[in-house]
Amino acid sequence: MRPGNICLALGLVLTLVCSACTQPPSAQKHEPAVPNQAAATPEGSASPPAVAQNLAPEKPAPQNAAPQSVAPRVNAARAMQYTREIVAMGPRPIGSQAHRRLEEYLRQHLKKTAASVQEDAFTAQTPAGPFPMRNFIAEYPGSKDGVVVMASHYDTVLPLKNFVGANDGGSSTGLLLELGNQLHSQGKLPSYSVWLVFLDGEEAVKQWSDTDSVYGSRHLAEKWSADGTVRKLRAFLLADMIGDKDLDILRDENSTPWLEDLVMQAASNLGLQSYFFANTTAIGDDHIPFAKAGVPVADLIDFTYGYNNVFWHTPEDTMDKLSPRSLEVTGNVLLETKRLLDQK
Ligand code: 1BN
Ligand code: ZN
Repeated sequence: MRPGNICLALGLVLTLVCSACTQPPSAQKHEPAVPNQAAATPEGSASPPAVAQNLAPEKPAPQNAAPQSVAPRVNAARAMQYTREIVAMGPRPIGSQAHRRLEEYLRQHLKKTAASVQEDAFTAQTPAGPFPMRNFIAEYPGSKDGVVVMASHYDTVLPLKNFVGANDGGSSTGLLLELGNQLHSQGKLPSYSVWLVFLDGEEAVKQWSDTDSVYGSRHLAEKWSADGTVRKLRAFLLADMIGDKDLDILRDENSTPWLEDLVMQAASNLGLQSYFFANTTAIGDDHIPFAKAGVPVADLIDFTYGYNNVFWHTPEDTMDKLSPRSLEVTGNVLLETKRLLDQK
């Protein structure tokens, strides 16, 4: 064998060995390997934390690419790093300095990947008085008429002290930023546009009710109903609490049945169905105002966070409970669902 060929062979062996040892146990337990998946570093591994900026997004694909036969894959390590950086800002309730820092962080990241970023600022009337709030809409244009929304909330619970929301608020926000990298790398999408929507004020200010919750989502759904934008929306895909190491996304009875079926089809296409729909519950979340506005909706939420949901809305909602694999699974299923929507 010539020296160049020996190097190539060694490189191949090393790549195979390394990708095998970066698979976290949950992945081995749940499903066969997915082709093209990005290597994921388990939280708590010995390697120093990467800086998300160094895990640079890929260059955009050439224009006029053919419709996709395979959906792109997210980079789990980068999604995890975004989440880590967000959580390091501390509790991020509405009105806090960390909330403003996160808004600036979103602005800086999104302007690198999106064709345009809209800010929807408004004042919410809450039981604790008026609060300034702000939704971000990052647009990734496609050639087909219609828009698929992928959404997350980025605020954390106001009345809870020491609550950093690694899973609740952090994980889905980090994942959406990574989805922005993937969408950007495709150039103009040969299909529906995607809008990544970062919603404010999902959490209740005092006690969760129809009027004390999902402030950002209610405001945006109302605005897009009034100006006709809802008619462009083919689907509203919400991600919430999707970073749990023990990922178990439920089937939500308040979501649109055919869209839930499509999510399951997407998961099955990727061999990831065991992470989805073992349990069925009706969930009130940011998707409800859009469902009421007539948009097909699906809430991808894992609401068993620790035994009996013991980590939910507690100071125990921290990075060590998360797995990059869970971000990867959810992100890849979102992208595959989008690909299936494009074919409908
Ligand atoms: C999700 C994360 N939610 C709040 N933080 C919405 C919710 C509220 C889900 C009550 C179930 C019950
Ligand atoms: Zn919450």
